[in-house]
Amino acid sequence: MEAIVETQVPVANTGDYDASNIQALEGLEAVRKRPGMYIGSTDSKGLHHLVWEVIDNSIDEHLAGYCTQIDTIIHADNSITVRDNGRGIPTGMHEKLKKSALEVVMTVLHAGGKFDKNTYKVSGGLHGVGVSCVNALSEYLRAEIHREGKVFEQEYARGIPQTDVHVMGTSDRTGTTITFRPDPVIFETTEYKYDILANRLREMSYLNKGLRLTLTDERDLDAEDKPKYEEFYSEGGLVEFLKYIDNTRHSLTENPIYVAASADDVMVEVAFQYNNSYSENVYSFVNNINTREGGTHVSGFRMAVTRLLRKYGEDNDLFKKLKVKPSAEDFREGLSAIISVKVPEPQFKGQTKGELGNSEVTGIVSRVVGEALEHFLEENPKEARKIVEKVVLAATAREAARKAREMVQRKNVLTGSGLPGKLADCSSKDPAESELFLVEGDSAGGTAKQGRDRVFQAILPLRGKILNVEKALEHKIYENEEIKNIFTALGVSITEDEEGERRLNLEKLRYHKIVIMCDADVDGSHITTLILTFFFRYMQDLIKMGYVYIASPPLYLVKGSKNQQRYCWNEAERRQAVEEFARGGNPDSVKVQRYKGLGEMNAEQLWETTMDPSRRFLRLVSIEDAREADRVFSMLMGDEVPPRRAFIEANARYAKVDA
Ligand code: 0RA
Repeated sequence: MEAIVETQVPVANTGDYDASNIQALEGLEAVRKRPGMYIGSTDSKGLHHLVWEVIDNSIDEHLAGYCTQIDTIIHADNSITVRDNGRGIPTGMHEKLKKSALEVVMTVLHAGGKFDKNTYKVSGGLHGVGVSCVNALSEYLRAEIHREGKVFEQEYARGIPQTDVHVMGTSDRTGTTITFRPDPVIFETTEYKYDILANRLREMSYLNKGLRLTLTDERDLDAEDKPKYEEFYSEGGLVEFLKYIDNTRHSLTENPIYVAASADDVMVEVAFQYNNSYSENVYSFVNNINTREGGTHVSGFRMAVTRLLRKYGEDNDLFKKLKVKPSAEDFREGLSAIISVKVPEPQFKGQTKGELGNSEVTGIVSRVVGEALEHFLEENPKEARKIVEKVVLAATAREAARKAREMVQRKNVLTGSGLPGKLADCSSKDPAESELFLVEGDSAGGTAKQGRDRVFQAILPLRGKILNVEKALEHKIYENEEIKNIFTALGVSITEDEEGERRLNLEKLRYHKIVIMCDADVDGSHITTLILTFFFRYMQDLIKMGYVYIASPPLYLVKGSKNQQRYCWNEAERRQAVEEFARGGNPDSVKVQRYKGLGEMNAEQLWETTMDPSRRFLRLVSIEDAREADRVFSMLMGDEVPPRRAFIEANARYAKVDA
């Protein structure tokens, strides 16, 4: 890596140091002053955002039909190279600004898009701040362009050009290579995570079939000094993607149903199938960007599926055994889908801008999917019947669940307070200040009861492994003692609307903090996953409102010879404490106690370390955490053995370290 040249304001030597330079500088200065406004944050997420920004530009080049390969390299110093074989950023003179177009793209905010009329731009979409932001936030950046038989180059420091755009040699290819080193003054961390990059590149390869994406990690060398390397390439695109995410489930059809079509400048590509699980699994994308909150494209898809299957079932008299009409929800059980649309001017809404708003897209997707499904049902009567039977089963189960729920919920009303006998409630009746600890095991539950502040902390011990929510039919859930206790302790109930959609009734919610407290070992983390999966599936609103937390008990207690003691939550803290205590006294008398379970702490210790609001560490559960728990859980508990075994083997060494 080249040495960094000290930041300099370009000198006005040829008289063209004019308004455009000043504008560029002011723009980049604004990015450096308020990086969060441009890339969301300056933590690890923001750091990775820089890579997405650069790759998105290369993806645009692919969408325009000019780029077939994108290579990403993580260098030893955590600088990044992204190289594509597109047309290369233009290097000629920009007429208005009187400087190289390359320099304009790299130094003027939002300039990138002004050059070309590529309609399905990713950059400028949700991420969309332009590669000039990456430049502003990098202590060093180098752009290398292969174009018109030549190699051009320009270097920058914190967004400011350090050289002119100049020719370095000749070339027989075209493309853009950007190398940048994020500025440690700006970012809280500058360490790139291989898995985050790999997962996104894999996703990109499925969404853009035929595009080859590679990832090289020069920080991770094997015995022959060869860096870690992976290639992501999909010929099957969405169909392969769907098989990948559904690989632990049994599909009801031999192959996913697949359709690709476009109308009114909107390109629609969908792969979907029904499997033998009970949950819906829909991934949606707009211009390659994950729309986690769904939107009009997802609505259009669901409308088509419900409409066509309902009609097929009615026409063939397949609903005759049902006492109730199948609801929209019943058509969603066991439905997995990947929906990818390309929209010229996407409008994003919602809390995290992860929801497509363009209303015209609903009808287009609905029509495209409807035609494909109609055709499929006509051609495949056996599989069509299987799918509709699955819907009938879902409707039957929903009816049974409703009855079970009403029984349980009615009983609670009849028995007065209705609170579970195992609940040690708090004395406060104000939900905003009340906390409920869900504690693994009766013995730890007992310790927590002794250690808590009974004014605002309530304890509900959960015995053993609560019901396996994956395999159980919904009505079984409400008959399970532990789960009934969670519902009644929280004071929430589930009601159903005419569509069959379940709603969580939170009017009588009794706590605004729900803390999952399990042992810090492998079993404990499995139980946490299980409880999170339950919340994800049945009480998702509580997670979305930010009411669900995970307690973090310490992993070690280090004791020195002079009565010193310190709790430690990780290896680094432990090492630090051992070192400090050894320095101040007899090194041999430093003792490290490893806490495996909550039961190894007494009530006072549990309070000090894990429950006292002024000293504890609570982890807020995000909806992504919960979704991931659900995914891991389905894989571990699903009935397909091989992927589960592969997962456990692959993660065995992490499980040990994490414990
Ligand atoms: C502006 C115009 C053209 C291409 C690009 C930008 C471009 C930008 C990036 C960023 C990373 N890779 C890129 N590849 C291309 C069109 C150029 C033409 O018309 O020849």
